[in-house]
Order: sequence, then C-alpha cells, then structure tokens
Amino acid sequence: MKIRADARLYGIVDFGYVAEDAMEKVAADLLAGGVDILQLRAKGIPLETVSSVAVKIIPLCRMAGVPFILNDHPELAAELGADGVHIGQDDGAIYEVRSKIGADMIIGRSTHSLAQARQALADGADYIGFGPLFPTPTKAGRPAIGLGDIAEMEREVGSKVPAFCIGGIKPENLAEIIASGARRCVVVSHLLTAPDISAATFAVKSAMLRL
Ligand code: 3NM
Repeated sequence: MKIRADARLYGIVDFGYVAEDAMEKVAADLLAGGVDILQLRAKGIPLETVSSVAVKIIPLCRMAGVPFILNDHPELAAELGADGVHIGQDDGAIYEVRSKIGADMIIGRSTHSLAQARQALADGADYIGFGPLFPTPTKAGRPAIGLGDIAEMEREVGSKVPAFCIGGIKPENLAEIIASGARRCVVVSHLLTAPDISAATFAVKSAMLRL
C-alpha cells in the first residue's frame, strides 16, 4: 500500500507512551480518528515484542486502508509484511535499506534541516519527516528547527515526495505551522496522551483539512 497523495496526518504508536497491552486499542483509536499513515515506534524494545504488537496492528491498518510503517528494523518490516520502514539519520544509507526490503516498500527518512531534506530526496526516500519544529518530550534534547525553512522545504522536497512536519505539534500551534507552508504533520504525544484518542485525532485531522 502506498501513501495517498492526500495524506495529511501521520500517527505513531510509540512504546514511550503506550503500554504493550494497550497498543492495539490505541492503534484502532488513531485509525478511527482518521490518521492517514500509522507507524509503530519501539525504541529499545525486544524484537519479539515488536513483532507480536505489529501482527496485531497490521490487519487494523489494512482494514482502514492505511499504510503501516515500522520504525527501524528493515528486515523485520519486510518479514511482517509492513508497507514500509522509517529510518533516522544514523540508520545507514537509503540504498542499503532498499537492498534489504526490495523496491515496493516505502522508505521514510527523518530529516532535521533543509540540507538533510534535500539529501533524503536525492537518496531516494519515499517520504520525509522534517523537524523537530518545536522542542518535544518525545525526542528530548534535540534542538528545535523552527518554522522558517518549511516553505522552502515544501517547494523543493515536499513537491516531489510527501513531507511530514514533526515535533511538538498540537492544536494550539497547528494554524501557525500550516501558515508557514506545512501540508502534512506527524503528531505523537498530543494524541497518545489525550483522554479520548480518537476524538483528539479527529479534531487534529479536521483542523488540518480546514486550515
Ligand atoms: N522524530 P511529538 S521529533 C519521533 O524531528 C520524532 O525527527 C522527530 O513527537 C524528528 O509529536 C519526534 O510528541 C517526536 O512531539 C514527535
């Protein structure tokens, strides 16, 4: 499954916020609320656990018609039948990941500057993350890049592959982010800590469509 051209909101089920036994329900809530892509992010979690959670979430994504992306672990992603894999700046060259998973799977790359965004496009990323726009507890210590380069990034990179702004995004700053030129966003902690995850997701998605 490919990323739809009209994809706006990218959700992540992250072990940093969600207990293993709640993963399936939270994934279902994010999907019900309207995420257009769903990633499983499991930093430092044993591969057996990642696998057992992924096999529960993948069918939910299929039913919703939403691509499932695994953070890291390209071989496992391919073995599980994930739609794609997301890698950071320090996770090797895109062509090396491509050689492990084949031509059909999606490869997403985190980028933290305009230069990295350009490079990811040149290297063959199928989509990019761009951030963190604001400081974020989800990636504590990483310097915020602000909103100033979003428009140029969208012109040069986002016009060729989907580009998802990320980092500290919540309803209060969404209008400012969209006004800076962002078309697509990843929202993690705001959704995962919401009392009603599907309602919060629906609210962010609706706001993105409206702004
Ligand atoms: N990657 P929240 S920022 C997972 O800039 C992640 O590459 C980032 O979470 C990057 O919505 C980030 O809670 C955290 O800020 C996003």
